[in-house]
Parts: sequence; structure tokens; C-alpha cells
Amino acid sequence: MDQEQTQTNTPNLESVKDQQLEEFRVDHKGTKLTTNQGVRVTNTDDSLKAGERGPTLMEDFHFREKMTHFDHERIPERVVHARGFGAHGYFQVYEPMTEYTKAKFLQDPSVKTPVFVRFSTVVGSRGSADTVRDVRGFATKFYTEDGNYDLVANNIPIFFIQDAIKFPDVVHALKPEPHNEIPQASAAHDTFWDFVVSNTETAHMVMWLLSDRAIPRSFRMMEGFGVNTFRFVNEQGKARFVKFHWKPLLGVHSLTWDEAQKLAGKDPDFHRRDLWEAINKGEYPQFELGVQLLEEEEEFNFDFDILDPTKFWPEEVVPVKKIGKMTLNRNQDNFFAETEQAAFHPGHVVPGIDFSNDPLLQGRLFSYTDTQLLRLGGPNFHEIPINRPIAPVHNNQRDGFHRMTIDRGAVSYSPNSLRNNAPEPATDQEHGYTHYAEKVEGQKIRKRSESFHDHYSQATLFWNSLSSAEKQHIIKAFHFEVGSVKDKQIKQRVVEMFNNVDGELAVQIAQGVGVNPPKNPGGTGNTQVSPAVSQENTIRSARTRKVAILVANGFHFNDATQVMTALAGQGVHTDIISMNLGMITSAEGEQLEATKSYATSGAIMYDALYIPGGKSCVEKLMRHKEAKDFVSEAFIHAKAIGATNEAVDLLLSPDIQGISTAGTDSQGQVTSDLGIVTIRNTTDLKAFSQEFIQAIAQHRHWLRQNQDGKMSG
Ligand code: HDE
Repeated sequence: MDQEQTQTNTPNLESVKDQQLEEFRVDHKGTKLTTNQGVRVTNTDDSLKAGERGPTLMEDFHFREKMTHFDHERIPERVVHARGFGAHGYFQVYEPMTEYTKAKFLQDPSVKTPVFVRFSTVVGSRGSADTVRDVRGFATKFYTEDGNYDLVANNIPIFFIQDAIKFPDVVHALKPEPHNEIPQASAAHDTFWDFVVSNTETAHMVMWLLSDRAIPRSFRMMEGFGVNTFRFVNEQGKARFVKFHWKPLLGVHSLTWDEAQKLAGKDPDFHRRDLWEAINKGEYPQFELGVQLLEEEEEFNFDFDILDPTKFWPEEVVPVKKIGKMTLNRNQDNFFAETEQAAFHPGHVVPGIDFSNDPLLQGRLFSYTDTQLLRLGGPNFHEIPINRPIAPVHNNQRDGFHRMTIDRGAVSYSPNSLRNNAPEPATDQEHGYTHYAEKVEGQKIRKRSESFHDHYSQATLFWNSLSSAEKQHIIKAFHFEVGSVKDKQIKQRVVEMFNNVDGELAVQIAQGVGVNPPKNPGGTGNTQVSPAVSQENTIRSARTRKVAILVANGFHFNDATQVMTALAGQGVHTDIISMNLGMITSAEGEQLEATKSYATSGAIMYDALYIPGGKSCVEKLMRHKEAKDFVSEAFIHAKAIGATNEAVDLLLSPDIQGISTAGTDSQGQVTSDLGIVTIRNTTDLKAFSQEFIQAIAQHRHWLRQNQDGKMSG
């Protein structure tokens, strides 16, 4: 029978004799409003009524359809990672990875594999803020010739728990408390910390959660980690353990906690806006894909179990090999259709990528499909455009809610003879997926492996690896998070638990949260460090950063334009900000447009601040409380601040806290001190601009903190 049995979304007109529905489709040209049945509508503002002031009639099919569709617009949000934002792009491998894996998309450097990435927070609901303290999801769908591969990663390399069966528990503890749905998108409450002290395996992850990693500056400035241990398998069937990494080309940078909290109010869409705007400007975010590889024989060479997801493999011990680069170069067309309907799954693997027995990964393999069945309304979510593989799909699956494919013919089983056994299984050579033939034996047992029992050594390693500013931020995060816990016993237990990580840390936590210092000396005695985990050692660049330029009438046009041109030359963006929106006139009579006002912006939205000279401009700014607050806030958040000519006086104004070092009386010489860059009595701002750009690239100047102790961090 049936050479013609095809499985496509649109009927193949070549291969059918009788006319298909597709051939009858009409094109009315233009876009007249219609119902979902294609009937043109004459009025969509008034419902059909019995008389102008009479009751609405049931027979108004347009009203009924419009309202019913609206009533059903929402789908359940993801149980975790509900708030996300996506972008399209492509991935290219640097050189063939044939020695390690047969994955087709990792062979040919000239091939661009399309990708869709969804960044997310974990705990908050869909409408929560972007900048909350939380793990960030970093899920990538590779549309490869051999089928879809999903790398469902986070921006923290480890996880809270060691076995997936505890996932509902940790998520219940972390989510808003069920009796009153408070607090939204925050771990700062009793149930979470009760879970932490009752499950010491969380210690390491909690250290990362309370670090700067959990308040990224931008999705473009975060690492991604596959967390779980996977396998690479090559053509010969040889397997190696692998951990996946994404390394951002812009480096890893964070907000301060104070900024994060304020942004949650002033611009809850801060991260999604940042990504959207960067892509629109052509500043395509790029991430290198890295792999850490271990031979099977090396499995037991470490003082941790490589299958334990609460442990990372220090890069200094197992180097990260960078194997390719991803470029995000296209914004989504439709948030719902793409970001919301994207369905990721760590079990979406292609030949050459396989699993390990990491118990967290094994459990994840069940959960992701299960959750999509509910969220996307049935088993056909792979047919939604964002989820459809570019590889052809042929199988005998049929029917179910929302089936799009029109399968033809009578045969929907395998094996069959009526269709020459089509679609028939592929061989290994034809890129059929062959599972790695790992030898497995054991007794059925509900028990944690002894090799998973050390819960603290790597938490100490992480702590030891951080700079003093990063450590201070963790202590302050404990003060906020645990300080928000009501139960005193839990707070005391937090101190005792984290005393196992580091004694000084525990003493400092205790001080801030009103309980006793730990009874015993603390720490694990682990003196190892991994410099790679400290953000102090990351890539620094001014490129794509945003600088606020504060002006009032009478500013020096020459100052402003020289600095703006120099910044633009290094890919730095500027916004002119003033008391009111509109044209601002310079001392020279030239104008610049203020596109932001104090009301519509704030220092928290910028990476740095610049104030041009101009006597009457500076006098006005001195009278504007908002301008002085702007400067103070940029200073408190350790950002680069530049001022030229008369504007140096503004920095020295007594109302601006802390800046005691700026612009000593250097005549025509640049002064640069802890990110405060100034110059007086000059029209040539070349040297100044260079120094200022350097200061912006540093991202933060934490040493100010030590100078006057006023930093909020
Ligand atoms: Fe997820 N996770 N997870 N997870 N996860 C989901 O699947 C789950 C884990 C991650 O942008 C859910 O489609 C279990 C680790 C990301 O759409 C759900 C366990 C890592 C996303 C689920 C984990 C992740 C999810 C909810 C074992 C880092 C968002 C919606 C304890 C490697 C994907 C969905 C997107 C989403 C289950 C742990 C990353 C419920 C059982 C570890 C980035 O299936």
C-alpha cells in the first residue's frame, strides 16, 4: 500500500493525486479582521444587542469566540523557572571533537547550528522581578541535524540536593509559604532555612546562592553549568565523563544587593530589557562552550564523588576545554509562542552524548516531560514551532490533544509489512542513538552512597577562594536572609551548620542575626582554593556598559561630546539625564537631548556616571537633590565616576558622601583614585577618557569600602 504515507505538517502537494485542502487556501490580500473561522468582522467594539440599550444576544458568535479565547489565554506557569526570557542564535564548534564524541553538531567548524536559549529565575512566579537573589536557569536548545539536544543548565555549578526525590521538598521549602503565599521570589523565610539546617547537603549550594553569583548584572554576564555529569561517546564507543560550561565573553559580573532590591521596584524587567536591547543594538551576547573531560579510569581519583551534584570539579584540577561559541543574534518574535512554549529536557540528547548515574540527573530525566504534559496540554508539545526539531520526525505516534501533523495512511505500528516496515529503525552508522553499554549491577536499595557524605569541604573551598569583598557580600546576604527568619532556633542552627564551613563566617553570621556565636571551633580544615570561582579573576571590559551623563543648562558641550565620542568608540553607551526631558542648552549654545530624567532613571540602572564641566550647569546640579543623590548612589555602589573641569566641585560637595579623594588641584592632569576619575582646567579630554574607560571596565571599585567603611556593597 502506501508509499504515499507521509508525516508532515503541510500536505506534500507533489505526492498526492487528489486535491488537498492546502490548494484551496485563498489569499484575500490585506489583513481584514476575521473570526477564527475566517469570517470577516464588521465591528469589534460593540456586542450584538436587542436594541441599542438592550441585552446582549447569545448568538453573537464574534463576541463569544473573542471572549472564550481570551478566557483561555493563560497556561500553567512552570513550577520552577516560571519567569524567563529567550533569544535565538547559533553555535559553532572550534574544531572537530571526533576524538571525544560523535555528536554531529560538534564536528564541523563551518556548520552553524541554530539555538534557542531561555534564561530564567527559579523561585519567583512569572510576574516577579528579574533581579531577585536566585539561581538563574540557562537552558539551550540546539536544533542539530541529528535531532534536538538540550543543555538545561544553571548559572551555579552545583545543586541543593543529591537525589532528585528531594526536589519537591526543596522547592516547597523555597517557594512562598503555602498558607499566605509570602514571600515571593525569596529564600529569606523560615521554611527554606528550616530545610537547609535539616539537610546539610545544601551547605555548598547555599554559599553560592548567597554569593554575588545569584544577583547577576546581566544574563550576558553569567556562566552556565550543566551541573550534572554526562558522558561523551565517540564513534568507536569509547566514553568519557563530561561536565558542560558556558563562559560569557563579557566576563562574570554582578549587581550589588542594594541595587538588586531597588531595581526590583524601579525596573523589574532589568535583565530581559538588557538582553533585548543588546541584541537589538547588534551587540550579540557570546558564550564559549567548555567541557571538562575525565577518562572512565579516573572516576575515583578525587576526594569527592564525580556523580555527586553538590560538588564541582575545580577547573584547576580538571581544565575546561573551550570547544565552540554561541552567539545570540535574534530576539524572539513572540514571547508566548517562543519563551513560554519552549520545552527543555536534559533527556533530549543526540548520538554522542549520554548520561551518567548522577542520581539528580536520573530523576530529572523523568520530571521534564512529565511537567510539559500538563503545562503544554498534552503529548504533542514537540510540534509547537519552537520545539520542532529541524531533523525530520517519523514514527507511529498518533493523536492526542492539539495534534498538528496530519498523518496519512492506515499503518501506524511497527514492525509492519504493509508499508515495508517504514519508518524503520536506524543503524549506528545511520546515526541511530545507541546507549552507552555501561555495565550495571547492584542490589535494589534506598540509600545514599557513603561517597556523598562530605557536605562541607567544597563549601570551605568556595569560601577560601573568594576575595574579601565577595566574602563580605556573603556575610551580608546571611544577615538579610537569616535575619528575616522568625524562629530563633533555626537561626542558631544556621550558625552551627555554617560553622562547619568556616568559623569566622559563623561568628559573623551570629553577630548579624542576634543569636550566639558557635560553641566549637569551626571549619573543615580544607585549605584548597579554586581561583576560577572568584569573580575577581574574570574578564573585564567596558564594552556594552551604560554610562549616565548628568547635565543641566550651561554644561560644557565640548566636554560632553568628547567623552561621549571616546566612550562610543569603545562600545560604551550613554544616556543624557537631566531634571526634565527635552533639549538642554550648553554654555556654547549647542544642545543635547535629555532622553532620561531623574524620574525615569536612577544610578542603579547604569554602570558608571559622568558629569561634564560648565559653571552654571554645576551650580544647578548642586541645587538638585536628585543629582547629588545620583552621584552618592553611584559612589556607594562602587561604580566608576568621571567629572571634568567645574564638575569636580560637585563631587567634593559636602552633600555627597564619601568622595574625599576626587580631583585634587591637578591642573590639566588626570587623577584616578578607586574609580573616581577627574581632570580640571583642560579642553583636551583624551587622557581622561582613556582612564575613565579603564575604570568602567573594572566594573566595581570595592577598595573604597576599606577607605571609609561607608559602602553598602
Ligand atoms: Fe530543573 N526543572 N529540575 N534543574 N530546570 C525544570 O521543567 C527538575 C535542576 C533547569 O527554561 C522543570 O520544563 C528536577 C538542575 C532549568 O524552560 C521541572 C531536578 C538544573 C529549567 C524541573 C531539577 C536544572 C528547569 C520545570 C532534580 C541545572 C528551566 C519546568 C532535583 C542543571 C527550563 C520545566 C526552561 C526546569 C525538574 C534540578 C535546570 C519541574 C526534578 C540541577 C534551566 O521539570
